[in-house]
Amino acid sequence: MDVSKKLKDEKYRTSKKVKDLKENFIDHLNLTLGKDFKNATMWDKFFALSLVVKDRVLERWLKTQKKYYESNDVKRVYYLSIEFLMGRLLYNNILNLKIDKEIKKAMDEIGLSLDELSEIEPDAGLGNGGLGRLAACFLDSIATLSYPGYGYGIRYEYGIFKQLIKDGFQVEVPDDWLKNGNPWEIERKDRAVKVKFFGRTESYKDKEGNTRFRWVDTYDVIALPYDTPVVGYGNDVANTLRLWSAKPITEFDFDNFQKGNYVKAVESQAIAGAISKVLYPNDAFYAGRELRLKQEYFFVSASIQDIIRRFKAQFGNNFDIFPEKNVIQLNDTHPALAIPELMRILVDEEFLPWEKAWEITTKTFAYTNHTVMPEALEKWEVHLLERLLPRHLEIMYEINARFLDNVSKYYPGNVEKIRNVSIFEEGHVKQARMANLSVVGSFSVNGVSKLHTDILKERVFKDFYDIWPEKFNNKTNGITQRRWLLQSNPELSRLITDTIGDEWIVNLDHLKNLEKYADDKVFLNEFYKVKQNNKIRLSNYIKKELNIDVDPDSIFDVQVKRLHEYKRQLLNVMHIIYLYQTLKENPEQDIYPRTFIFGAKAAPGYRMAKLIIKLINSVADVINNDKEIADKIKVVFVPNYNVSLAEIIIPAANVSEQISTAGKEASGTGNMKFALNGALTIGTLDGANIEIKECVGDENIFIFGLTAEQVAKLKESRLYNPYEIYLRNENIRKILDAINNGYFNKKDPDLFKDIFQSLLFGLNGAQADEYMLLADFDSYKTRHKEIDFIYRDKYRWNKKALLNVARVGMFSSDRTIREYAKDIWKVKSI
Ligand code: B1H
Ligand code: IMP
Repeated sequence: MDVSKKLKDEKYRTSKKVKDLKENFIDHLNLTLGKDFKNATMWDKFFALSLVVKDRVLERWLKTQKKYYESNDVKRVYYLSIEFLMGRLLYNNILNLKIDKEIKKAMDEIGLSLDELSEIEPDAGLGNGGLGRLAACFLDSIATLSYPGYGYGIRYEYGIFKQLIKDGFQVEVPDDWLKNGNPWEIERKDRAVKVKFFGRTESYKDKEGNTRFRWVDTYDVIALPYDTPVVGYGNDVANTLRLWSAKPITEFDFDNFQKGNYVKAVESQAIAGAISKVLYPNDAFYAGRELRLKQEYFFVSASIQDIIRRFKAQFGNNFDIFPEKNVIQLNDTHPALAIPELMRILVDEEFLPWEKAWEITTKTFAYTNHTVMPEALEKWEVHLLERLLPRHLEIMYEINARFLDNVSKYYPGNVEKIRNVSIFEEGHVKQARMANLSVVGSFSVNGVSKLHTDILKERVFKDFYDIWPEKFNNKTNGITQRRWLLQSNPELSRLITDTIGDEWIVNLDHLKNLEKYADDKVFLNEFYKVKQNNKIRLSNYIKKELNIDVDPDSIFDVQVKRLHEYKRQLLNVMHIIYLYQTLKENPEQDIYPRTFIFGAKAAPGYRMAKLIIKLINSVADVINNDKEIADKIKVVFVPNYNVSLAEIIIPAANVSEQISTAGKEASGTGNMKFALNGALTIGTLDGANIEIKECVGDENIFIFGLTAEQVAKLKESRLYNPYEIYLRNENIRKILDAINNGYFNKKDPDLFKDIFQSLLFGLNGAQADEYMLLADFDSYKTRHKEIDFIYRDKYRWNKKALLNVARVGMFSSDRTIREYAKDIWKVKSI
């Protein structure tokens, strides 16, 4: 019997009975994939199981979307992001559908392991780090809280590169994640749209004699959407993540295919396809490439067209109510061209007066800033905009002229203010500042932690804050406990649920109820055992993949995040070298055994970051092979850190390293995942660390180093002198000398000289020790010594760890999303 006929039977399609799940699975294997069980590969079985789950998802998805269309008072929220770091979806969807027990049983009875099948799935790695993963957590919370939400982004053919380590160096391999197909996506040819580039603008007179503008002689590509359903936890909601893929127009529009220009036409196919080919692998760094600008405009234009199409289907041309029905959140400035794009459509294509269009636009957009690092702020050369998006540049000039006119009325003669808030930066090459465009075009501007928002108000956007204080607000980041506890830490989840019930899955504040057990030795023992088992799980992975033996009884001290100088992996390495040197001097020294674990990708063009990866591996080599001390410290660099590895590493951590230079890390979200899984943080007063400290209590976190204010003052004073510290501080001198003289790389002793130079004298015009590692080293070392001491007292340590779990409920992305919904979006649960 044809499976599609059976699928018409709702009972079969939605059934949670083990018997039906088994039948559905075999049917998909045989009839959808054309494989019999004996010949089927693990990939086939993974795919078939995903289709079983998808049947149950699509049921809800159709109902949810219908509901949105049929209710005239829904307001939709659109989350525009150039990155969505989703990770694997099979197990996540199974959990959110609450059919994990049944699926497990069905697979058991067929002789398959759900865990093994889940691990077949490639990560959807369409993001770099925190910003992309935040977008993924937000989608989970939006669906779980039943908000009518959509994610819009790019369906990159290649996600974040796979990292290999060869001879200690990072090597990048393309991430061909779609090569065997993707069971979750649904191609939507009916929703394809055209996106224009290049060309020129011309004016003309309409029938009433008004002057109008149009954008002509353009080079067009097709944006083809692929939908991935986003399943809410334990409710009936399935929202949509719509990712756009670029296709040449000729595939769609054969009539216009220029037969006489065959070569050019084929060539243009390659140009179109390039747009959605690959994710730019930079984290918090702006490179200014033309292809990147094309990517940004491509997905923004397609998304805005789609949003308008959906609005018109429901409300016709009544654009007055557009902001009542839609809100568009810009995830950083990467989608900022949405602002002139909406203006262009409203003015040039819907013929609204400029003032009306501007009112609609500025009531629709909200902007989230994610970084204050100057090298991450997007500025596009006006020349490039003029060529690629001539009409948008004109619109941006008009927006700027009207805005600056207003500013001069309130601040007459204040040229500095005007210069600072202008969308355009004059100079050698004229540039458009996308952050300024975003602030001017949005009704809300938010930072991602209290400290970060304060810095935005006081420094980065000070002049805007003077003009529009009411626009600025804070939304401290969060993480979804469904993935970062329920899915990744099943043993701790079970212990928690057995102790206080399962309400925490949708209301993380319930973890507070665990505080009662902070002095309960029986409970703390169970809690400790769970951590031990997670450490054994990670040790087995490290043994299998890297053939390194690590001791699960040692302290697991973990720093996993993108490699960036401001995140200061190098400070961590300096401390490891310090410990090693003290052990070499005195092998009898009583150090509690510790395993230092790193995971970090470096942007392929970031020289210093790649050198630090090599240093970590070189230090690991020397220490791990030194018989004299090997049992006391081990160093492990886990290659290819990604979402799926994070799910194994984070639950196994005792110590969480969150050691950025204060004022640099906008929020951090890894910090929250570790605390939720019972690791103690050693960290600076930066980003959300400050709020974590407020929640868990000073005695349950190890804070060190300069505050953001002290960093700023010291920088300003120009009194910071790392070379003087080097001369004065013997520990630091020995560490840096060992790095400099080739101790860790005897084959090529000069290899790490640039690290030494950069810390003491500055490299390529940068300041010496730009990120102030030497200033913070002593206090960092002192806190580590305390960790060594306290860990020896098992109950004392585990009490602190438990209190971390119990007190970090506010870092659920459910809380964050509720705040966005209430304060910014004004959307209601359906
Ligand atoms: C963050 C980025 C980022 N901030 C540019 N900025 C990119 C900027 O490809 N690019 O051009 C990519 C990423 N990412 C991170 O956002 C912050 O550093 C974290 O502190 C923060 O937790 C995270 C989410 O808000
Ligand atoms: P979109 O939101 O228009 O992209 O459509 C997504 C899904 O919503 C469609 O596949 C339909 O299931 C549903 N849908 C689209 N238009 C309508 C409508 O007019 N009424 C009810 N449901 C609709």
